Amino acid sequence: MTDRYILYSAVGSGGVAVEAALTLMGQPYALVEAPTFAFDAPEAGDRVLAANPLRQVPALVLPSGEVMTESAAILVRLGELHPEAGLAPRLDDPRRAAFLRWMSFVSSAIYAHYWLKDDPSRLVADASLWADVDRRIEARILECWAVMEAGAAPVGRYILGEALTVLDLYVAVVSRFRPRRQAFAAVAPRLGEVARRVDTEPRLAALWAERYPFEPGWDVRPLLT
Ligand SMILES: N[C@@H](CCC(=O)N[C@@H](CS)C(=O)NCC(=O)O)C(=O)O
Repeated sequence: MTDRYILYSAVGSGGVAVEAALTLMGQPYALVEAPTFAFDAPEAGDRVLAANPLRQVPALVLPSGEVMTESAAILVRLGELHPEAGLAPRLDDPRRAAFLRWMSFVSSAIYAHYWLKDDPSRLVADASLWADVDRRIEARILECWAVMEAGAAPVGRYILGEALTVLDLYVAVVSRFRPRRQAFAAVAPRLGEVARRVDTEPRLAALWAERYPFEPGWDVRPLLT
């Protein structure tokens, strides 16, 4: 038992969505920086192995000592554990089905692609094919965002209506991954507006600045090498 959460995360990673959720929930947490995708310095990323044998962030150690991996599950569970923050529809809320559907969709249809996108050599040995693999993954990611735009049909200030939820935090962070926000907003303009709203959430200004800064060109698709 501890008095706080322990979060394994990294600057510019999906773990920042969990950091944002804990911040809005007013929950203190100890941060273990584990940049799993810094291929030049593997030792730092190895820190997360203490909590996740897949060597991925985020991983959250609950005050009970139980470990949770999987960003969507972590965010949903935090919403359940801290209902007073109002960041997730409760079990009997009519928005609950859509909430679970799209949390899971972002995780499985979109976020999961980055295991290969970040390092195509994991499945494709021929280096001359990596740029093509990358392009095809990007096309699939954008196709999935377009499906979510049509299916989730955000109509209010946020995806599920007028209240910010962890789904908005999740989309705001994952849509920052390559091909980045401009390409995302081109296929999913209403989700793009929601993401911009989350970017400007005053309670998260310090967190974004420190953990996922809006540096020049941050939203532009990088050139393929
Ligand atoms: N299914 C996992 C995916 C997490 C994930 O891919 N995290 C990235 C950082 S954004 C990572 O640690 N990548 C290193 C790797 O996959 O080797 C989740 O949703 O939490």
